[in-house]
Amino acid sequence: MSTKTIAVHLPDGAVREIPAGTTPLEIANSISPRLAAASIVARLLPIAAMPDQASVRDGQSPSGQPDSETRMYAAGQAGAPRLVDLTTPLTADTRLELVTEKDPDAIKVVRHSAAHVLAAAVLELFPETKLGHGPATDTGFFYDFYREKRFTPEDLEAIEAKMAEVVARDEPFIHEFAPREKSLEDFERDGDFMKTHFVTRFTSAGEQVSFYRNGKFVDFCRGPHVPSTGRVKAFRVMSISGAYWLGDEKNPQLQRIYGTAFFSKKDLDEYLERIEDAKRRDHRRLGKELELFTVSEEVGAGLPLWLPKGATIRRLLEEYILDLERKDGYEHVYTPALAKVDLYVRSGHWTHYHEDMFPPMDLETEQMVLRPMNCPHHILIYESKLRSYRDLPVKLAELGTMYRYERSGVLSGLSRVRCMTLNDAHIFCAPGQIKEEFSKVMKLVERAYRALGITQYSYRLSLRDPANKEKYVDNDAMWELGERVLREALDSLGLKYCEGRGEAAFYGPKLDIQLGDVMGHEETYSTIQVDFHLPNQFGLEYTGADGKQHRPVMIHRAIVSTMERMVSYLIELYAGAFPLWLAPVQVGLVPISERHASYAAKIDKELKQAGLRVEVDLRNEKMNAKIRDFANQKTPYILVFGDKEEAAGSVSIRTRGKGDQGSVPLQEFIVRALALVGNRSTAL
Ligand code: TSB
Ligand code: ZN
Repeated sequence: MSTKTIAVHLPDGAVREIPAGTTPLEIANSISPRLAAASIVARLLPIAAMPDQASVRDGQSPSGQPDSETRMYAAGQAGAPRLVDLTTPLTADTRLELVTEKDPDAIKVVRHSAAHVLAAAVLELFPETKLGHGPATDTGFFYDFYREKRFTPEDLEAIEAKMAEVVARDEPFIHEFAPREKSLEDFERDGDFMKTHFVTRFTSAGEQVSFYRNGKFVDFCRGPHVPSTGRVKAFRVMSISGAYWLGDEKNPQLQRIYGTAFFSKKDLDEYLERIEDAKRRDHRRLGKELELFTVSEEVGAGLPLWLPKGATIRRLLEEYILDLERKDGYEHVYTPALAKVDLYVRSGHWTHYHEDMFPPMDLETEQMVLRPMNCPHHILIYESKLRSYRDLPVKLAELGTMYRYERSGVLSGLSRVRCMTLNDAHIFCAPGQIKEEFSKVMKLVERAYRALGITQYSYRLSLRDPANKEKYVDNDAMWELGERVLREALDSLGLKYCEGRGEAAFYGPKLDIQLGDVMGHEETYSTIQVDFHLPNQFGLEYTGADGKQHRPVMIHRAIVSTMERMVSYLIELYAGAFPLWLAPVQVGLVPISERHASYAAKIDKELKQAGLRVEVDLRNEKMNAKIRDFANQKTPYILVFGDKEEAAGSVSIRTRGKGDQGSVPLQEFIVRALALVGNRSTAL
């Protein structure tokens, strides 16, 4: 080692001149032993990226001396920060950050180290296993294994227990190197076909191959890692699934073991609880249990069938939104879900959105496609007569059914489908009306969310990705104008928003409203989009006050998203226990014995006439079984009645979540229930 001195820049601005070869751990210790103990890895950043470091940018060391190694190092970094082990010797001037639990990158390092601990445990228990790879994921980690015998649930338990031993041994992670050719020989000799593949693919001839060792376990790996296995404090083996080696079904099948790791048991427990909650709410599970929708192989993936109860919820949602729109000046139209390809060539969908469309149908004289969006049809309605400035804004709305060729891997229940009905509208307005129309749409969104009980949402300004030009209409001035208009509208409403590069529509930027699920996964629901492109493509016009022809602007908007996606959200939000106004069956009737069938029929009729949705259970079952079944269906009210109730014209009420509420006259129950429906109460 040379005795050269290097300059290490710390986040507080201090610069340490230290001998080359010093490690981040030594630096951490010299600052404070507590910092050293809390550090997980270190981040090296190029000095060139630091503000006020013009001299360094010019290839000068901070001491003012030209330093060729600094220049090389800065160039080699190419502006990218790099995580290294705390024990990696520093060899050149650098900016250094010690990464502790607070750093968002830290958990990934812990999880990747946990994957090594998993593989070490598997090899200790099942030495015949061959290793694939074991990366961290957003929620944990996995490791791919090849072993002829399947791992059983008991094996997974034993593996988890063995992992705890590896952690308790607190083995240091040691970075080692070996010549590539020798490493390949060793792997080939041992039949490690996956490691042979990875080394061949990710290293080049003559290179030293990087390995990490903990105890007896050694893995081909670039790192970095936590200092020792003891730093993997809270982990869990979660599940196992099959995966073909390199995704090819002709290859051997691997067993992928998933796990997760956190900094503390508390964090882990919270995560596990969230998963339980997510399972409990999962709309795909509840959709089946509550008979809301189904997907049939014979129809096809992503093409859900709405069962009567799910259809009821959807229809209630549709009626609610249609009414809201009518009161806000929208005119509803009906248009077909099919059109000639030429229409989408003209609109630009064919150029920019083609991959998301089902392929065209060749007919004798023309080609037709299923529409992926409703806009062109609405544009043709706008065009169907002359429009004057006095008519603007023209607000055309439709529960428009459209088809998108979503890839099969991303399809999920009702939340991502291939046939969907959007609560769509296109507002044709004068440029000066954009702001007002925008804020009116925002008000509608807020009203609808309040009515539906949605309280957690965030705004995303979705912009194009300038690096991906073919996905977007090429017209910089138009994009800049659209973005400015949206930002101004957002700012004037005082809304906080994040930005999503590459999330725009092909024809313009949008404001998306994002809802998160229990696991924190976000999707776009409502959307408002400013579009200068389609009016141009179709040469749309209106006659201005000046008697001249002008071009309107289009606002595309969806208040509650597609019926599919919004119903999936509502199922999860309420865990299937819908507010009274949305519940597919609002009242379950339980006659105590067959004797009470005629009273049941009378109640059924009265409730239905009052507009309530009722189901009678006339099976020859015990009363308690009937009550349980209604309760499992999360029915808001269960009315039980026998001789006593019949004589008094009353019913005994069991309210969801509250239990037995005693007897009340039937009329009183009806008045109460209707009041709750009327104001869309979420309480019972
Ligand atoms: C608002 N032309 C506009 C419309 O006028 C449009 O179609 N915009 S969109 O492409 O962003 O789609 C509108 C909404 O449909 C999205 O915000 C999203 O909530 C919903 N959506 C999109 N794709 C799917 C899908 N595959 N399954 C369910 N809902 C979807
Ligand atoms: Zn549209």
